[in-house]
Amino acid sequence: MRAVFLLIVAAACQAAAPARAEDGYDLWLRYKPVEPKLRAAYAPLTRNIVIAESPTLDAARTELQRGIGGMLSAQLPVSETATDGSVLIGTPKSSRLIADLRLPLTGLGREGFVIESARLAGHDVTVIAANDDVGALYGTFALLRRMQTGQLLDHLAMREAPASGLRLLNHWDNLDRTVERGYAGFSLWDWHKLPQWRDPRYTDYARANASVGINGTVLTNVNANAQVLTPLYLKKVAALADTFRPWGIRVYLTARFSAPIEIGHLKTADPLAPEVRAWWRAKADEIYRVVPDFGGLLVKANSEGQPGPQEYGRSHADGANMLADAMAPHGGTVIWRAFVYNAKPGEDRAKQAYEEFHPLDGQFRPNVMLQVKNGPIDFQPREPFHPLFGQMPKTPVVLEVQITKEYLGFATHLAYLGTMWEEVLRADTCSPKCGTPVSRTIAGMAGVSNIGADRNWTGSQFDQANWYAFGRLAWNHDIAARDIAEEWARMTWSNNDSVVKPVVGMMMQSRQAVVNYMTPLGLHHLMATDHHYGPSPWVNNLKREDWNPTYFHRADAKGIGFDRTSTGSNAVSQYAPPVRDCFARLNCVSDDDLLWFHHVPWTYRMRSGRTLWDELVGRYDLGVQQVHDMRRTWDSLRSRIDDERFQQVDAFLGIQEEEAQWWRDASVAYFQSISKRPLPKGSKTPAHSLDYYEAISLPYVPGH
Ligand code: BDP
Repeated sequence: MRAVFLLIVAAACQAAAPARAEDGYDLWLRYKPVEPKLRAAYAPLTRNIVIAESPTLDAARTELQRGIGGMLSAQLPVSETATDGSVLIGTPKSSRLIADLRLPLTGLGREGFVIESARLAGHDVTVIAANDDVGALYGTFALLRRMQTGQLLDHLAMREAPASGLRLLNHWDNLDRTVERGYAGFSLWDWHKLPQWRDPRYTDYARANASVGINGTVLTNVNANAQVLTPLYLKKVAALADTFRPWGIRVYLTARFSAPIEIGHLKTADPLAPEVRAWWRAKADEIYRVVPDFGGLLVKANSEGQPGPQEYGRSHADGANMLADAMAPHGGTVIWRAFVYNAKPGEDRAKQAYEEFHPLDGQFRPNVMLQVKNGPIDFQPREPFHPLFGQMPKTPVVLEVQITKEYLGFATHLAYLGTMWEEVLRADTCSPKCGTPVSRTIAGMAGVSNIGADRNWTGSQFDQANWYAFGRLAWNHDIAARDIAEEWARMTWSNNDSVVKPVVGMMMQSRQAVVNYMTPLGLHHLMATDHHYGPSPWVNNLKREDWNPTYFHRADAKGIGFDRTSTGSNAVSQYAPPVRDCFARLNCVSDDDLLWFHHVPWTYRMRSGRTLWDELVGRYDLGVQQVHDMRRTWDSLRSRIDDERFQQVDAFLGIQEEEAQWWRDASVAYFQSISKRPLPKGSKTPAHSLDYYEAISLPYVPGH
């Protein structure tokens, strides 16, 4: 009797107790108990796991045990032999049983995998097999993802391999733990306490990356500090590399081109000087002694004040090849960035990378890769694709995107970037022929990380989706942004459609909302000086012409936009002819890119039938409205989301709504001072006068 009573009390307490507070630390790897229907379907998987031992297979095993433990409250013991319901994980080399199954592993490379429901000596089993342990690890995460998203596991026949071999995070982390353009607190890397103290978070970081197939991480800022190449720091780097290795992640560093002078005490960093070449060779040897699987060096040279080969009258190819020669004996890569704009005044900044690098195609060593930003300016809310894609056929090109939202409202604005990256990956380069999307021209993807020491990792709950989407798109360039959003929402918030649908709806329109309230119709680079927080379309007094928003929007009494056709800078000529011709023609270019390529009269008739001026203001209004709608949608989910995470998103949407209004009002006030046109019917006069917005000055802004 007493026992029954206690049981009832316990059950009642459980029902009343709020769910364990979640703060976002678990990311999409929450492994919450599944609903009863799925419990039954997944039950056969809870028997045992047959797996050999190796650091990477141990990682796969612990992850599967953690996942099954969380979702099905089962232990999943390790067994030597297969029984009904066993999960077999491994390679033909590590497992006789897997070898005997003769699974179709050819063509999958090291990282691909198959997952199959199989019969083995009369038993029904599930097999995750690959050519290499790391493929088996990726397969394990794929199986867990299926379970987390509530899919059935009968008759499994999955076969996957990554679209490209390089799936790289770029941390812009400094050695003092500040993060350039970081909005999630300080750097994860606690350099001061490394190598002795290895924060357990490093492992969780590696798990999260492995779960989406990210296989490399550049630990340091592209605005580099040579100190990281000194013996003291290399030991610390080695400790991180050791922690990440089982999870299939290689470590990379940024190389400061002048390091031979700064830490090597040479008089020059000239890439053709024998002593410089010898110094880098010795440095590469030293790095590989402590990190035998070191990935390579990422270099920003002759850009925004960074040193580079041009200081010695040498080309980017001379610089990259010198480093490549030092790395080659160890199998290391040099990733050279194409983000350069050191050219002469009067030149269109959008043209500079192409002008410098296109002539160098074919001149790089085989172990050099060229890392090109998605668009020709700089991570704007929307840019047309970079003209170098498809036009460097002899050079492996890496697509660089920015996961951290430097130009999209920082961490507090909800902007799902899957749609932006899908747009660039699918853009048709027409090189060498039409039907060649950017995704088919690249050898890898790099994402500027949004990760920091904040409990939720990325500064906001929804920014986790961008880390997730980057990994998924780097693995498979063809998955739809919507499908990725749905996977993420199911794993991160709830598997219930009443949550998934509205959340995915918010995500799918969120980036366009930012475009609308910040820089609609192809406008770009109108953000405040240096820190890029808030609107400053009026700024026209900066040292370099191409740092000024007025340089980019070119609004005057007659119209607005940057003429990049043959009557202007002719940047369109850098694209393959069919692309060029479309961008150049008003009746072909999309509204989204209109003012990127054309200077258009305020009275120009848009496809909507409205004048350009009315359309512009309409877009600003729409952006604010879209944020308002997201806020309402989120509010409707209050009872379905755990409190702490709900509140944070709710508060951030409030910030976003205020700031969207600020962007809209300031921009409309400013452009109206130039167009001198009345606001379209129904559009409200900005809350303050233009002077008010122009006077806003914010000296303390994160990430800068
Ligand atoms: C710009 C950032 C700057 C970076 C630069 C880069 O404002 O902090 O150093 O890109 O990519 O967007 O090198």
